[in-house]
Amino acid sequence: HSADAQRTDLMTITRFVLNEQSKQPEARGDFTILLSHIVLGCKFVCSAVNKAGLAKLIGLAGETNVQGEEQKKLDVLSNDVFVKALVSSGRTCILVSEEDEEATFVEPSKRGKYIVVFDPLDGSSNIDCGVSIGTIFGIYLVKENREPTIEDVLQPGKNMLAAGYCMYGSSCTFVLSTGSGVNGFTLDPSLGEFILTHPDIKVPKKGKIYSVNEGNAKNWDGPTTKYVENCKFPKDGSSPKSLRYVGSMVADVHRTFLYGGIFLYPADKKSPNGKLRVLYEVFPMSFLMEQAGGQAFTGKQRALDLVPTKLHERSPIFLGSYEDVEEIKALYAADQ
Ligand code: AHM
Ligand code: MG
Repeated sequence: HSADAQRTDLMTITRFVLNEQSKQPEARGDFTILLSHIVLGCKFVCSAVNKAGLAKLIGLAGETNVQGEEQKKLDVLSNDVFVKALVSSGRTCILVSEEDEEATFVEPSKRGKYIVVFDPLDGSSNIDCGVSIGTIFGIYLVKENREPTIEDVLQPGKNMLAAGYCMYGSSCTFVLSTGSGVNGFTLDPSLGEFILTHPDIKVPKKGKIYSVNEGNAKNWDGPTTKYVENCKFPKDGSSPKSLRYVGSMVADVHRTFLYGGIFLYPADKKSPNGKLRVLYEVFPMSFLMEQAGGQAFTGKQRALDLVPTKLHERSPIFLGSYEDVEEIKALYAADQ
């Protein structure tokens, strides 16, 4: 009987979120509508990524993004799709995208109460070789009864209402937290629907994998150097950790959720704030990691306590299994 139930009782992402919302009497379905527009964007990107080679979408669009990196056609396309989907949802007031230098303020007639920060297509160096890439997003609520300003976006990550990512990998996986745990959904291409496949994701307390771009080791600080040295040559007689590094944050963090361990993009002498962007990379992933029972640390503080001062601010980040992050925290504390 249970096998039958699995086949006929499909827990789609919309149904899941409606269920969650029914527990809050004041919820009016606005969040469900917003989320369905984000999901539409992800389905579009998934389909575009899958046919990128065929459709000759790959290649440079001849533009550079705000960080001065070359923008690929797929990045541009994905950004356009997300911005249009989010504006047309009628539920957003401010959008911050990695691809746009300025925030988008939604015109009053289409305005809603949510702020969405997102990286429409992260892991751009992996596009041309078909390795996993992803979309990352975070959602804030605007303070009511006044004109939205940039200050509304520069909130600490702990104020986020929800966060998630979609990974375009061997399957298309959507991972979401609305502040009560983390759940994963997999796209059934024949239905065009995300179905709950990974209920209540919990990151293992300790892991056997570390994930970092070790090519930057020459420029690392003391605690990071020591931590990675310990991963390879443990002093307590335990076995060394394995190294896994895709170079797509979504893929590296997704693996960390499922298998445990630690993902780090530390500061180095050349990039004192690391590489990853606070609002739409560090915050959403840190929010999800805490919701899954792990930790996220900047080298100085809990990542979600950080208060960004500009839209595209960067921060070092160490996130993953609770005990693995404890170790790096101890090394930074000892370095003070
Ligand atoms: P991008 O926004 O240009 O795609 O850069 C972000 C990506 C992350 O997905 C990943 O964690 C990191 O850059 C990898 O950087 P590096 O190539 O320096 O290791
Ligand atoms: Mg990116």
